[in-house]
Order: sequence, then structure tokens, then C-alpha cells
Amino acid sequence: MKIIHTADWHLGQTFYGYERAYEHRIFLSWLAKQISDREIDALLISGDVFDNPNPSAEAQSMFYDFIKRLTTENPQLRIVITAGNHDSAARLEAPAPILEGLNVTIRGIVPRTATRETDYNKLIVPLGENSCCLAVPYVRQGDYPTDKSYNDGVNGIYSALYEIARKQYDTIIAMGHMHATGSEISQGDRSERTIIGGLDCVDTSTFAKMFQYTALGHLHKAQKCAGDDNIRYSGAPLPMSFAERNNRQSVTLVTIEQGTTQIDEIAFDAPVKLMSIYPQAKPLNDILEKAATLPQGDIDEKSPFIEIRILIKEPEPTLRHQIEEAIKGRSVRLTRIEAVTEHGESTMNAPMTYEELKEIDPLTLATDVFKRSYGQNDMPEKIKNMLVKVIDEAKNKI
Ligand SMILES: [Mn+2]
Repeated sequence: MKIIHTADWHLGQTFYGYERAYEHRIFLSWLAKQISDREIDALLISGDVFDNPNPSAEAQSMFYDFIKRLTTENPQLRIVITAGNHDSAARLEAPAPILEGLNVTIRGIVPRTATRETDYNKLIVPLGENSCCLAVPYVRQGDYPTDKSYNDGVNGIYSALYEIARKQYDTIIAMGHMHATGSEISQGDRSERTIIGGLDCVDTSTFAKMFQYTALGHLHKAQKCAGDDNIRYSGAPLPMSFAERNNRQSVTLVTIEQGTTQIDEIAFDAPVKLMSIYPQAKPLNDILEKAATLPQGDIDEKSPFIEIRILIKEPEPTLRHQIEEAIKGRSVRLTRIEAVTEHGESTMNAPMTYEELKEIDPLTLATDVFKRSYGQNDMPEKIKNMLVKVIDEAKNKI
């Protein structure tokens, strides 16, 4: 049995206001070709199909065109789709009854029986004669008993499913959308929206004993989990943030034969690059020099996205304008300009108590922060005067 595992498409994503439909269209047609050429038996999509709960009409029609193409070209193909935290569980599931007839299963919510018990049977989807897939969507609080932690709740769902499925199937594949303990997130990344402190982390260490393969979504970097080759994130097919610009993009090919699992990554060359000038912020002159070497031409859907990180000594009101002038006529799409001060990352002084903080007058606090941010320069008189005025106004209001 040959399976392609993918996740985190984020269809409909706009990137700093730019559409990404072109990139998604290229990915989907590449994926359709992989599925036909390699005679794939099952496609598993582990959540975050759409970027937001209310996807645009364009994003939705792109998705359904793709499903139609797959089911037409590959009548034998099974498709299983589960919801991620970005998807609307109910919306994703809405067309499920129609798609069921085309060998497409969508699971958005953890279903319940009439007596409010978890309806595990609905999450067990047959893939072949002796194999099945546990189509577990993103688990939310309320999907498991309230006295359990998130980790225990999620693990409870998988082991209950396993106990039922093992009676009928030899090969069990699990799907899930979660942050597995010990996995690596792209540094400085906020697009994966992980919970700091690991409250929502799931320990997947028992999965390998139960499942032939676990197809995970949520983290955008392709990787195996906690050293286990058969528990994997396929990663996102497009870089979703600048933190992901150096990730390799791929889908995962899983071949299961006579009880053995073989894993291969099929690399996808994302059509639009993300460039950072420079990852370590540099002064304006360096930025302007680099801008002069960028390719000239029109800006279109193929133009790379750039972010500019610039090192400044003092507030520079014309910065944006200067940069915009410098990249005029260059075939790049500007996303953000981040100004970093030399002292911006310096360590703070010892923390103050609330009582101490109440004693400080706002102007002293502001000038202190200014000094720390812009070297030893004093706050210019003009800014100081404006600040005094605002502080007075605020005091009068209180
Ligand atoms: Mn996610």
C-alpha cells in the first residue's frame, strides 16, 4: 500500500496582504501528478487545509477542483482529510456526505453518539482489506473528560480507537493535528501558534507500538517525532513565514508492505522564494547596496517575498520611503521592514516591583527606555515636549 501524507496547506493564506493562490495551484497540480504517476492508494491530509475558519470562495473552489481531479484521475484512491486548528471543523465537514460516495472521508469534529459518548467508530476509516486509518481531527477541550490533562485526553482517544480497530485490522495508521513533545518548531515562528510552556504538547511515545505509521500535522517543518521514524510531520508544502524560509518542502511517501513501513520524502520545489535582507539586521547602506542587486522586472505572483531587517541608531522617519525607492523596479514583493536598534536586544536591568514601578514618573521611564534603545542619545526635545503634553492630558482625564 502506497500512501502520501501531507498537511498544513493553509489554502487561502494571504501573506502580508499578498495572495498565494498561484503557489497553491502549482502545489496542487504537482501533487495530483505525483499521485497518478506513483499509483498512490491513499492520500492523507492531516489538518489545516485552509488558513482560516472562513476561507474565501476562491480557496474553497481550488480545494474542490483538486478533489474532483483526483477522484476522476484515480478511481482507486482513498482520500482522508482531518481538520486542523485553523480549519472550521463544521465547515470542513459539511460536504462530507456527498464526498463519501467518491471515497473521500472528512472528519472535522470528534463525533458523539446520541447518548453523548465519543463515537469512536466514525473515526475508523478502512483503507484496504486489512488496514484502516484513525481519522482524528484537532482535539479540542470538551472532546475528552474534563478531569484529564490535554495530553491524557488525546492519548485516551488514540488508545480507545486502537483497542477497537485492532480487533478488525492488522495495519493501523493514525492521523493527528497536534504539537508532539520533543518536536522542533521553526525558530521564532508564530505561524504554528504553539502554546508556550508546552501545555498543549502531546506525548506520542506509545504511538509506535500501536500504529504502523502516524501522519501528523500542525508543525510546518518536516520531521520525525522524538526519534521515531514512523511518527512524522509531513511539513507544510509552502513556507508560511520567514522563519520557515530555509525549511525544505515536501510530502511524505509511506510504503507499507508485509508489515514493514518505508518512508521517503518527495521534495517539492516551492515556486516562490522568501528572502530575508538581512537575517542579522544591517545598517541602511548595506540594505541599499543589496537592493541594487535585486533582479529588475515587473512584480507578479512569481516575485519573491522579501523582508528587510535594518539596524538603526535613532528613529528614522524616512526609512520606509528610502527603502521603497531603492526597490522600485525590482521584481520583489516587500512584506515588512523591521527596524532593530543596536541596544534593542540588550538585557534589561533587574526587574522592579510593582510598588517601585508606581513611584516612577512616566517621563523618566520613557527617557530611560529611549536611551536604552538608541544608545546613549538623549530623547530629542521635540519628542520630550510632545510626551509631556500627552502625559498631562492623560493625568487630567484621570
Ligand atoms: Mn495547525
